[in-house]
Amino acid sequence: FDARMQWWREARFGLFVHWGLYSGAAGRWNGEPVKGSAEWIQRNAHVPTGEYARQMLPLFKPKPGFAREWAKLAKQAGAKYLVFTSKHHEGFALHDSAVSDFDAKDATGRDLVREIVEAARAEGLKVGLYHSVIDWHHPAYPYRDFARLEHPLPHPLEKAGDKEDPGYAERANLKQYQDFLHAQVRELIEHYGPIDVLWWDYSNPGAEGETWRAQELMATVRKQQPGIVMNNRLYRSLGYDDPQGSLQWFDRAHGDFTTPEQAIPARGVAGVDWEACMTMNGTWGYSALDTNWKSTRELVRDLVDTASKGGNLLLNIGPMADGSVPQASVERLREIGAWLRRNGDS
Ligand code: JFZ
Repeated sequence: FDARMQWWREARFGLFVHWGLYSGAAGRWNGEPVKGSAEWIQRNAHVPTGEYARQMLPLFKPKPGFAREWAKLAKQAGAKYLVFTSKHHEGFALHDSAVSDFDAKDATGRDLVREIVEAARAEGLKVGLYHSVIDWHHPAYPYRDFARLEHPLPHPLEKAGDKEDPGYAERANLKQYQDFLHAQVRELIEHYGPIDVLWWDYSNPGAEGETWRAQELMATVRKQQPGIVMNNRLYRSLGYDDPQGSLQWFDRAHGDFTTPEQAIPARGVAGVDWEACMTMNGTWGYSALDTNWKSTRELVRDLVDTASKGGNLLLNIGPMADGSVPQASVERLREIGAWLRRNGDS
């Protein structure tokens, strides 16, 4: 355990990337601003799954070389690793998936996971996959109500749920969905060489742990990639919404490290590996509407605060649909890098 954690414990700073079909929506649906974090737009705007795919797929046009830009930016910022969304809750996979046609290879002819993993390695960065266990696209997954995975048999439906995802109670099938989740994860850990981090996201009360066959899934990953580091979000570890609680109630059976969100815990806890994750504004996925950027000064303070308490900081960017990184993020990352170099980081 200590051997595989060594690089991660020394890393201190990683770049998080939220990028998917939602990046093209940029915070609006049919022209209207949608409240909430931009990568949740399908759910927040109550868009039926098919309609979402129809509108979003044509907007998703990665420019050549976008992955090298990300990796170079991470390097300039002084980040030691890059974790990106191989699949977010919308269900669109960035790799070449044989078990789905809702994937980058089918949509763009390119395997974007390969491009990103190779670009990160070329810059000497460790690389990780954020993989959502929630999937609003898969037919066996009850998009409007994933707690219903616990009750895959027909249910009386709420009207809204039926409108957004007609017939979902009849299609919901936990075993089918688990098999699909496991199959996609196997593709990711078998086809792209060494992966350094698997960042699961996320579980809710009623849908966690064995809902995903978590122990089997983690064992499969570990067997294929003995050195990989995994977070604990296959489980609902008491509150990643409560930064201190996330450390306090950490259970190593649920993963190698825990990931409090948006706020830095008041103090570290002996023997607990943790990584604060946060955005530079108020959204993970790209939104043209959110210009509420933290200053570089604040971000440097967050990094120092985290590191001084024994944690890592995973700082997020939300590139646009063509893969370009918003200028405000580019500037901040370069300034953080300059600060780190001035203050003795290698
Ligand atoms: C999850 C995602 O839903 C979100 O889109 C983003 O990817 C983020 C990094 O992770 O968001 C969460 C997960 C758990 C909590 C809050 C936001 N929580 O328990 O408070």
